[in-house]
Amino acid sequence: MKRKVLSALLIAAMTMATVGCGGGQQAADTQAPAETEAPAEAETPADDAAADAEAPADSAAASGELITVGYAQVGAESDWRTANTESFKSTFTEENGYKLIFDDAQQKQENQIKAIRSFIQQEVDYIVVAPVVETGWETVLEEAKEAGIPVILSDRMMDVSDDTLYEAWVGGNFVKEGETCGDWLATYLEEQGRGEEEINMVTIQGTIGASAQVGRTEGMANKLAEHSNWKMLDMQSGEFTQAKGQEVMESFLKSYDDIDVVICENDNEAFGAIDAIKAAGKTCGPEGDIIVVSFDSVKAAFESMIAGDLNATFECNPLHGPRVAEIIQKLEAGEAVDKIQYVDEAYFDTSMDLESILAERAY
Ligand code: GYE
Repeated sequence: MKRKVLSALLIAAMTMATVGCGGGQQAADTQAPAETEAPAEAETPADDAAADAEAPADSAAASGELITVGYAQVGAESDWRTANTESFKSTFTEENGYKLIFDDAQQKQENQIKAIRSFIQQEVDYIVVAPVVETGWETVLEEAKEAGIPVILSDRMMDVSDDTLYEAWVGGNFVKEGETCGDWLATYLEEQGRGEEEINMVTIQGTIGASAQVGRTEGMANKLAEHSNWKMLDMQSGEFTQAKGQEVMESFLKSYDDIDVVICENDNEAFGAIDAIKAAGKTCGPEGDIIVVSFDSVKAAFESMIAGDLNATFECNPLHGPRVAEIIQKLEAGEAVDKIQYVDEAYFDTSMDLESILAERAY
């Protein structure tokens, strides 16, 4: 009974999240079927019966207890991260049947490892990790496995030799995001009559070793290889923060006087880069000297595009709370879960009706 209410609530939350995330044509198209199918599934009595039959007798949901979830969060470095934290906090509530133990690791892997160990000590039912970097997790995941606590990865990936150390991963396709950025740039330059021109680029990378950094850099590199007239002058990490993004851009502007494009591996770095460009007496955006593009598509990025500063942003959806809850509900019911779950993502640029899209945006 409790689980039935819970899954209905979760599906409602997921539907809301899905409705809120689109805006762009691509997102709206790909997500439409899920919105109509999901609630119907939740109400099918046959499904519930099947779930009841499969649910392990001692599962927390079956016994009506709260499910305890420890979330080892990266930090609070960006608007994306704030939206992600909010998504978990609003999903894993007591009202929805959960007790959430939230830990902010301040962008440090050692803090995340400590948090996971403390979750194990507290005997939580599930551990969720958004790993700051990809490597170095084997030992602590083995400890969770020995304690019999399932681990779910959200957002960034872990590079582990044994994939039974985690149940599932849900997040964005970062390589694809990078490639979408490169394709957008090619079309945009073509439209400007600059398709054959020598184009000088710089990249403000994310936290080195984080999946979002690795994937976006790789996706963009794939596209660079297709354009012999594109030149990557420099790449440096801006740690996914506005302050560091500004600092890196200041140094790029001192070193190179002919930058055509700056690729920022998240929106907040772009806000810093834009400040640096303006402080250096240069201009950016569709009417300016320097093309600025970034990833995430948070609300402030729309404001920056509307102000004419940012050219385009490539979406990365942070609303993983309901997705992880769905995985937990399936595991509680003894059902199989897809190991790797990518989220659909769109992009936005200044050719679109940004005010209308912004009005519907959930983050
Ligand atoms: O792009 C950035 C955040 O891992 C996808 O982390 C996430 C990234 C996101 O700090 O803003």
